[in-house]
Amino acid sequence: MTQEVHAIKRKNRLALAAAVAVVAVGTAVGVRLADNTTPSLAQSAATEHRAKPVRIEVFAPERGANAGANGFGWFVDMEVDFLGMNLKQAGFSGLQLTGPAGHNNVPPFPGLFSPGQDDRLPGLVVLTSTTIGSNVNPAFSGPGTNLANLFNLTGITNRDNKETELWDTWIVGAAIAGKDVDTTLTVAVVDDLNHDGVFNDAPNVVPDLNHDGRIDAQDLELLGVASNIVTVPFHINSAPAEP
Ligand SMILES: [Ca+2]
Ligand SMILES: [Ca+2]
Ligand SMILES: [Ca+2]
Repeated sequence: MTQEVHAIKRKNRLALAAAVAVVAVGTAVGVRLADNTTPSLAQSAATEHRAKPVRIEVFAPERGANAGANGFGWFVDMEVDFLGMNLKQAGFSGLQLTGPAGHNNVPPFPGLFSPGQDDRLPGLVVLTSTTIGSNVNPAFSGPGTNLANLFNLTGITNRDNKETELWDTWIVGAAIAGKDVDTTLTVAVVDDLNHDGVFNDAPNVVPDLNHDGRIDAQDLELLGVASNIVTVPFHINSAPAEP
């Protein structure tokens, strides 16, 4: 994706954030006007409308895209904004440029590469609804498999007193979510479950917490999330890349 498209997406995101802020302020004012004798109610309403501390924006795949070839070569590309946090609180443990085989955990930006919790962004959960199971590859556990540690490229795109912004990118190197299949990407940052002040609590495998036979955004809500939960339905292409 070009920088121009990123710039447009960023502009749209800022406009959306401004609109959300206006709605939130309007709601809080409305509550106070309706009942200024119960500040505790107004406070709780404001708390409900307070944004999550982490914002995720997924650039790729796009909704409805027909991505990849032979089931691989598709991208997951995103930015993760940790609002009011530094790198340590975000769980960030270092720049990452990694991949399979000889690319795994080597300089200049070493990072581990396998299914499960990412060593560089350990609060991140990335799922697809069609991820293969251990019957196909023993390293995978089906749709609950956290794919975050398969990301190739992790870097710092903004640091100021408002946020720490990280970009995270994966070119999918094998048909780990099937091919010629409709799937849904689900992404979130898990809450600080162990209360150590760091977003480092993503599981290797998300369990089916509501026992409905699927592992999706509802299970992440039950687990506890610090961010919005992004879901992107798309199709994984099976045609070969070669003509
Ligand atoms: Ca990693
Ligand atoms: Ca933690
Ligand atoms: Ca479930």
